[in-house]
Order: sequence, then C-alpha cells, then structure tokens
Amino acid sequence: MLLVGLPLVIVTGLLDYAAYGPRFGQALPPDVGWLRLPLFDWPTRPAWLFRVTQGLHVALGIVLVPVVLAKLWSVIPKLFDWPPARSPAQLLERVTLLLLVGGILFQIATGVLDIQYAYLFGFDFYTAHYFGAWVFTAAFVAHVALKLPRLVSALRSGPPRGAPATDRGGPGHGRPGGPVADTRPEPPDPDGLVSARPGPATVTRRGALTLVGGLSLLLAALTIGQSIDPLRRTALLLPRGRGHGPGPNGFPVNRAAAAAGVRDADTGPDWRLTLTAGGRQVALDRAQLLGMPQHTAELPIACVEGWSTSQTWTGVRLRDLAALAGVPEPASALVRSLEKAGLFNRAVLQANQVRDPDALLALRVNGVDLSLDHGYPARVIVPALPGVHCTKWVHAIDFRPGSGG
Ligand SMILES: Nc1nc2c(c(=O)[nH]1)N[C@H]1C(S)=C(S)[C@@H](COP(=O)(O)O)O[C@H]1N2
Ligand SMILES: [Mo]
Repeated sequence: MLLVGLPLVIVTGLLDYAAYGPRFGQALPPDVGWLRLPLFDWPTRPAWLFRVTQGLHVALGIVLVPVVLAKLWSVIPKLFDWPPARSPAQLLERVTLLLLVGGILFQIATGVLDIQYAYLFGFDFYTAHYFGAWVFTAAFVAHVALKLPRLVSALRSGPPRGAPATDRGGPGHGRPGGPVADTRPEPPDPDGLVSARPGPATVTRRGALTLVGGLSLLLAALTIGQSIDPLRRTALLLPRGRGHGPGPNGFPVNRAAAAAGVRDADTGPDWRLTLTAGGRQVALDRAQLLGMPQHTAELPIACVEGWSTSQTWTGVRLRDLAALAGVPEPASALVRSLEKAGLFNRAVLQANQVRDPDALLALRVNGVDLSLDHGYPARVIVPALPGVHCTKWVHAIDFRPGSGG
C-alpha cells in the first residue's frame, strides 16, 4: 500500500506546487533554488484537474497515516538497533532510514496541522513542507532501491512460512487458548526484523491488519466529505471544508470579508473594476459589468488545503474584459483584490487561464449575487485554477500583452 500510495502523494503534491504557477513567483515557497520543477503551463482542462490532484494529495496523506504508523511499529526493534552501524554500507542505509522516518513523520505532522489551520510551528509551512518533501522523496527512493530484492522475494514467497494455520482461517480455531495464543512469530529473516526474543502475541496478524485497515477506512469516511458536496457535514476531520449554512451561497469560505479587512463601504456603489493594459485604462461599475454578455459555468473551487466544491457561477468572460482593455490575447493577467494585506490578495493568471471560454470574473453564484464572503462585487473563477488564485473582491486587472505585441 505504501509503495503505491506514497508515490501518488508525492506526485500529486508536486503537481499542486506546479499548479500555483511557479514561473510567476507565486508558488510557495517562491524561490526553491536548484530544486526547481520543470515549468509548464497548468492546463484549464479537465476543469476538475486541480480538484483531483489536491484532493488525492490530502485525502491519501490522511488515509495512509495508520499504515505508516503500523509499518514503523513493525520495524521498531530495527530503528533502535545497537551498535548503530556495523559497516559503512549499513551506516549509509541507516542514514536514509533516519531521513525516511523523520521525513514522513515531519510531512504528516506539518500537513495535518496545515489543513487544520493550526500553525503551531514557528516556521513557514509551505517552505518546510516543500523541502521536507524532497528529503522524504530522496530517502524513499533510496529505501525502495535498497529493499527491492527483499521485497520481490517476500512477495513471491506468499504468506509467511511457519505462520500458524489459525492465521489463515484454517483448522485450529477452537483450540484452547484461541487464535491469539496460537499466533507464532515468524521464523528468523535475513534482515533480522523478527525479534530474537519475541514476547507472547497480543493480537493475531489478521487482527492487526483489520485494525490498521479499519482505521484507514474510518479516516477515509471522515475525510471524503471535504470533496463531495452532499457528504460535506461528515468531513469531521476538516472543519474548514464543511458547509457554511443554507442558501445558494452556502458553501465553504476560505477567508471571510471581515478577516480580510474588506468593508462594506469598499464594495458599495463607489466600487469600480479597473482594467489596465499598457497605457490604457478602463473603469467599470457593477451595473456596466452586468450589462456585458453574461456566461454561466459550473466550476469547482478547490483549496489546496483539502476541500473542494462545485458551484454554478455567472459573470463576464475574462477574455471579453481583456478585449475591452485592448489586449484580446494577453500573455498573462495580474488580478488584484480590495484586500490590502494577505498572501492571496493578488494572483497572476496564465494566457490559457484568461482565454478559456469558462474563465470568468464571476458576479453571481447559483442564480444570486455573490455574498460578501464569497467575493462580492466580483471574483475570479477559472477551470482547474487552484482556489487560492480565484481572487475575491477583485478591483483591478492588468492584462499583459504577449511578446508578439
Ligand atoms: N482576496 C482574497 N481572495 C481569495 C482568498 C483570500 O484570502 N483573499 N483565498 C483564496 C482561497 S485560498 C480559496 S480556497 C478561495 C475560496 O473561495 P471561497 O471562500 O469563496 O470559497 O478563495 C481564494 N480567494
Ligand atoms: Mo485555499
């Protein structure tokens, strides 16, 4: 499970980073030195792409926690082996184990705290989680490479030899003492993982596997609602991903207007959307925007911190606004919010994210005006765009022409 699951967590995590648009310096951390990922334009199709990558990363990361802990528990005697190394090769292996075990525990701890918005640590989450991921990934690759021969032979040899019949549900049930007393340690193995002086069994192998699998299923059941609208209230592990009351605007809010310091006065009749392109400048009020051709699309908001939801948005196409500003085919666009401080008060969109026919400056959602908390008077919503770049309370968009002019 870990051999399949952890690479999925790693790859989806790196994709989440790529989706932030590192070449605009807006991925977090912005500067990663020589650990830069290959740069590519994050696609806008399929529209649910980011919903799936971030959802898998967070959900799988949570569901694998019991498996990781069980795995560590099963090798505990080896973790504290003494003397620590008998040969240079073994020393090297143990260093990779230290990075592997330390790495996974660090990634789990920082990830789980982040999705709870519990920043108890004194460092930047994004930086720590990004570099921690590389430490863990390097150690994971080394560990799999070192253990591959053992892994293949163990998988080939079938169930552990010498395991009592009770463990496989055979005859032996009903013997005095029951299946736990009948559970025997495995015979000594070449890696010395089996204890030399094992204590009596406290649980059968089947019981241990059921416990781990059951815990994983329980975590899955308490997590899945963060991404599935009708199950939202079951997402007990992700308080921020749960619904926010009834009504057409009753879906999760990442940052409420009050928290962002956006006041009613800023969003009232004096609000204007300012479009700029080169020297040109166009200002529009909300009535003028509502007078332009309106487009409706069902699109997800997917927050990298775990939750996602799909809603029906109505507004003006970004490409129509770009044309109005005089740059029908912009190379990028800088969107700015009324929000003054905060990491997410601005976002740069790629060319494809402006030109997509469903890329909107939304004015309404589910048939009614946006609520203030969801970005009234206007917000960005673009297919497959990370939630963090769906800027709320937009007040200015600067369209940058391509190199071609
Ligand atoms: N101005 C501004 N826009 C913002 C944010 C913010 O903090 N400030 N948060 C972003 C994040 S991280 C997410 S996931 C989405 C959530 O949108 P919602 O609150 O309407 O659900 O808004 C995005 N837009
Ligand atoms: Mo988010």
